[in-house]
Amino acid sequence: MIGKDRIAAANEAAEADLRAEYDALGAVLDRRGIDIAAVKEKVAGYGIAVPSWGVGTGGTRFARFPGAGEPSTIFDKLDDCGVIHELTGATPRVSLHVPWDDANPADLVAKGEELGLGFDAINSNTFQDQAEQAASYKFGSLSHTREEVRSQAVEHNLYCIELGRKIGSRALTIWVGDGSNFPGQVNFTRQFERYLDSARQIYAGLPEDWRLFTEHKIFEPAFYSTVVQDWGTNYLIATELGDRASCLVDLGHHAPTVNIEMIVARLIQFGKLGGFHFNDSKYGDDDLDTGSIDPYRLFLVFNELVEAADVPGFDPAHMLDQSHNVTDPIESLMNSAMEVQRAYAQALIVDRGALGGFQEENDALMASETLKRAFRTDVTPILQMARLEKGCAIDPVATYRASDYRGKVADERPVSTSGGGGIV
Ligand SMILES: [Mn+2]
Repeated sequence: MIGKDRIAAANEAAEADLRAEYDALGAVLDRRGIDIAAVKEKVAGYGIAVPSWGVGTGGTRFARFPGAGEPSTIFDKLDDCGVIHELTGATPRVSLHVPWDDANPADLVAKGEELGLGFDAINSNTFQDQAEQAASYKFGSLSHTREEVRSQAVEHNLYCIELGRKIGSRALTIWVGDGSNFPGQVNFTRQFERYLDSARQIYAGLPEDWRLFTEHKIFEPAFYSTVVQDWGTNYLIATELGDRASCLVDLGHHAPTVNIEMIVARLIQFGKLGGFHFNDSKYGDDDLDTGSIDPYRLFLVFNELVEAADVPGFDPAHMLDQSHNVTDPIESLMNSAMEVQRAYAQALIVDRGALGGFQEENDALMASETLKRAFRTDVTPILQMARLEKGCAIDPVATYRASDYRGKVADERPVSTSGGGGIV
C-alpha cells in the first residue's frame, strides 16, 4: 500500500539520529538496571486490534463531516487497516462489526491474507435496526420485553459467531444499547433477568476455544439507565455465564472521576478481565484518541497489566475503539496504537522491586515517584527502533503524509454523502 521502498527511504534519513537517541536512552536505563533490548523486544511483540469502524470519519449527534477518500466497503476499510499496520507494525488484527462488515467469509480471509491482517473479536450490533429485520430494537434487544425481539437478537449473535469461526476470530463482544430513558420505564430486575437469559443462550452457542466479552457503559444511548451500567453488573454477567465469559473495559464508559486502573486490578484478581477498548475521554464516551487527554491514566492501566503479566492464563484482548471526527482516521489510529505501546513500555521500566518495598514501608511519596520516574521517561526511541527493525516507519505519520495515500484513494473511492449524526 505504502511500499517498502518508500518506508526504507524515509527511515534512512532518520536512522542515524534514532540510533544516537536509542543508545543514549539505553545508557540511562542501564544505570537503572534495565536492559533496553529486552524492553524493545516486548514492545515489538505487542499488537493491538484496530476497529473496522474506526477508519471511517466519525460524527456526533450534531453532524458528521465526511473526509476525502473514506472507505465505503469492508474491503476498503481493510485496505486502510493494512496501511496502519504496514507503517506501525503494531496492529496485526482487525475487529469487525456485524452487520456493518458482513461479507463473504472467504473473501474476508483472502483480503486479510493479502494485507497480512488477522481478525480479532467480532462485535454484534443489536442497537440499531437493519432494513430487512422483522422486529425493532427501539426498546431494547437482548433484554426486550417481547420474546420475538430477544430471540432475533440472540440469533444475530449466533450468526456473528458463525461468521467469526470462518474468518479465524476467537471471541465475540456483546454490546447492547438496552436501558431506559425515564425512571419507571423498566423494571430493573426483570430487564436484567431477560438480558441474562438471552446471554446464556449466546454463551451456549460459543465454541469451546472462544471467549465472550461483555462491555459495560454508564449511559448512552439510553440516558436514565443502561442494562450493563458498570463493572459490577459486568462482573455478575461474566460470573453467571461461565469461565469463557469475561469483562471488557472501555476507558470511555465510566463517569469522569472513576478509578479505572483499580477496576482493572479487581477484574484481574478475580480472573474476569477480558480485554479493553482503548480510547480517551474528557467528559463521557468521547471516543477521543488514546492518550490524547490523560496519558498518565493509560500508563496506570498498563502498570496493572504489567504487574499481572505472570498470572497464569492472563491474556486480555487489546482493541482500540475511537471516533475520529476532525482528523484523518488512519493518522489517529496510528498515533493511538503507538500511544498504547508507549504506555506499555513505560510500565515495563517501572522499578517493581523498589515499588513493592515502598508499598510495604508505607512510603507513599516514594511509591508515587517510582511510578512517575518511569512515566516521565521518553521511551520514543524504543518504539521507533522496534519499528525500524520490523521494516516499519520510524515516523509513521510523516511517511503516510508523504505517500499521499489519502489523495490516491480519494480519486478511486466514491464521495461519501452521509453527513447525518451518529455516534459509533
Ligand atoms: Mn467500546
